[in-house]
Amino acid sequence: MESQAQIFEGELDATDFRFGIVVSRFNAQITDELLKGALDALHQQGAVAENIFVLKVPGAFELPAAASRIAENDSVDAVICLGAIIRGETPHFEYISNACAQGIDQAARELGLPITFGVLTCDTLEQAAARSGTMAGNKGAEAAVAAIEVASIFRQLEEAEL
Ligand code: INI
Repeated sequence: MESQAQIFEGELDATDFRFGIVVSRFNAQITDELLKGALDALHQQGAVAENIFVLKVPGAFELPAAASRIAENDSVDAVICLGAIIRGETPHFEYISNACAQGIDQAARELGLPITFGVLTCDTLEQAAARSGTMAGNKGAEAAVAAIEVASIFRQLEEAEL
């Protein structure tokens, strides 16, 4: 395949990257675990504390603006967004989830930077707990690994002057 194309694939080495983590305090018992998962994953791949900037915001609705802010000025190579939106009895869930997902996507595309989505959208607290622990997976860790991978691809593209 290598003779037919130039292939860019991310490497999971975070040593030379700077990261922003934007985490919401709403449902903090869940988002604290997502943050732990993300930090553990970054450190496991070689990231150092001086290169990780954590912004704590009130809720998931605030994640896109904070992600855009930390991503400005080439301050970081990737941003990881963490939150937990739990369905209630009103359409509030849909408004917040949609604004959050679309806002993060828009920020990533406008800034041309990896901004990953470690935001749980669940029907119950139990579902959220199952996705933010150490046994059955942690969406924060997944979002951190995705951030490293895409940051690595973007760095390779820069080096190839593409
Ligand atoms: N924010 C969340 O992160 N998760 C939720 O489940 C949630 N609910 O259910 O309301 C939530 N609301 C707060 C919202 O994100 C904003 O912080 C608030 O509306 C102020 O702008």
